[in-house]
Amino acid sequence: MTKLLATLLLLAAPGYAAAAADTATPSNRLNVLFIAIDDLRPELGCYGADHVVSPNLDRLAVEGVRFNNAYCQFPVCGPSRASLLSGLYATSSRFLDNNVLVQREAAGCRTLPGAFKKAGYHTVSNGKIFHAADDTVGSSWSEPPFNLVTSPRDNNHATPHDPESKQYVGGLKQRGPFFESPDVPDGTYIDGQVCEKTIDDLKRLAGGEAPFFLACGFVRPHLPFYAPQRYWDLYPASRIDIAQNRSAPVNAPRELRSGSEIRTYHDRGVEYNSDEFHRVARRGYYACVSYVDALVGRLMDTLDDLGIRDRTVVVLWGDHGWQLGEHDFWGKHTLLRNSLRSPLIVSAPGYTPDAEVDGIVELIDLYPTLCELTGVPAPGHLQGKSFVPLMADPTLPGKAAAYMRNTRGAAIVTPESLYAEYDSGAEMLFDHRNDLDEDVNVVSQPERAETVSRMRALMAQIEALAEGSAE
Ligand SMILES: [Ca+2]
Repeated sequence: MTKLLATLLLLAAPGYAAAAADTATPSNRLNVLFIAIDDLRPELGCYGADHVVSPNLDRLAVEGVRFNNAYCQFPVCGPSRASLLSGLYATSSRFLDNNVLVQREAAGCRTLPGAFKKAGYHTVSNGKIFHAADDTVGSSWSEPPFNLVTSPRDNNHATPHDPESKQYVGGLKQRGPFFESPDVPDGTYIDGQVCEKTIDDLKRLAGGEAPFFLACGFVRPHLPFYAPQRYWDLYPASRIDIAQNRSAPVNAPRELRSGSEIRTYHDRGVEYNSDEFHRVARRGYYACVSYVDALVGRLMDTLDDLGIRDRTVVVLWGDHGWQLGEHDFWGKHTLLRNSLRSPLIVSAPGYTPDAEVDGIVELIDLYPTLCELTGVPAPGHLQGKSFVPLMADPTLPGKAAAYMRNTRGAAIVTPESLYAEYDSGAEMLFDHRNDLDEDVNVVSQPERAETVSRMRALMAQIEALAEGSAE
C-alpha cells in the first residue's frame, strides 16, 4: 500500500480520531467530562420515551453515540461503580454489596481516574462517583473529592427540604418521606451544589496546562424522589401512565423479588403498590430525571461557553436500571432487564454524531474505551473491551453477551435472551425476541433445552474470565 493511500484510508475511516489519539502528547489530549447519574434507567426522550422531559440529555445524544443495549455489571450502586472504575467484573468473591472498597478488593489495580492521573491528567471527583467517597483517593484524584452525599450529615442526599416533610420522619421511618416537591431553587439539593462546583471546575481547568478528567456524579433519580416543584409540574398527575404488567413473571423463582428500598421511606399515606402509589412514584422519578437533566444542560452550556466542547469527550452513564412498578417491583437489585440496562451516551470529537448502537456493550468497557479515545495507556488488568469500533461504525455487532451478578446469582444477556442462574440452582430464561417485558420464564420448556445449555456454557466462559487473576 502506498503511503498516500494509507493516509487517505486513515482520513476516510470514521474512527481516525482514535488513531490520532495514539500519538497525542499530554498537552494536546482530549479532556473528559464524566457524568454519572444514579439509578437512571434508559427511559428518556432520546431513548424514545416522549413522556419524559429530558431535552439536555437528548441534545447530548444528538451530539454523540447512544447505546441502546448497555448493561451494568451489578444492579446496585457500589458494586456497579467499583466494576466500572476498576475495569473488573464483579464475581462471587469481589464487589458484593455497598460495603465495597476498590482499594481493598482490587488492590494494586489502577482505577480509571488513576490511569488518567498517571498519564498527566488533572483528575477531579464531584458528588457520587465511587460509592465510598474516600475509596482510592490518593491514587485516583488530584484533589480531595467534593462529596456531599456522605458528609456533612446535615445535608446528605436524603435530607428533606420541604418543612412539611418533617411530620413524616419518626418511628421506624427515620429516613423521611419517599417524595417531596418544595418550591426551592435547584441549589437547595446536593445535585445543584455538585453542578455549581463542576461548572467552577470547568472554568478553572479549561485553560490549564494539563488536560482534565472531571467526574460529576448526580444522586437523583435515586430515592428519595426529592426535586424542586417546577420539575414535578412538568408531569401532571393525570397524565402519568403506570406499568401494565403488574404480576410477577410466570414461573418466577422465589429468589426473584422486588427491592425493598422504597419501603424504608415514609409512604405519606399512599398505600404500597396501589394505583396511586404507582402514579406518585413514577411522577417523582420522572421529576428527578428532569431535575438532573437541567443540571447536565448547564454543564454542556459551560463547555460551549468556554469553547472547549471540541476538545472534550463527554460520557454520560447510569450505574444500573430501575423497576418502576413492572411486576409490582420497585428499585434495582433484580436480574431483570429493567434493573440491568443502563443509559449510556458518549460524545467524542471525530465520531458519528446522532448515532445509535444496538450491539451489546457493558459498563466495564468504558475504561478501555476512554483510554483509546484519549491515548491514555490502558492497564493490563482490564476485563472489558473498548467499544470505539462501534462508535466508528454503529452497525457493527456488539458483544456476544453481557455478564452481571447480584447478591443471589448471576445473569447473561445476549441479543436474543436473558438467562439467570441463582446460587440456589434456580434458573430463569426470558426470550427477548418475543418477551422483552420478561413476563414468562421459559427455562423449563422442553424446546428451550438447547438454548439453556448454550447459555450455561456461555456464562461459564465469562465467569472463568471474570474469576481470573485481578493482576
Ligand atoms: Ca445507583
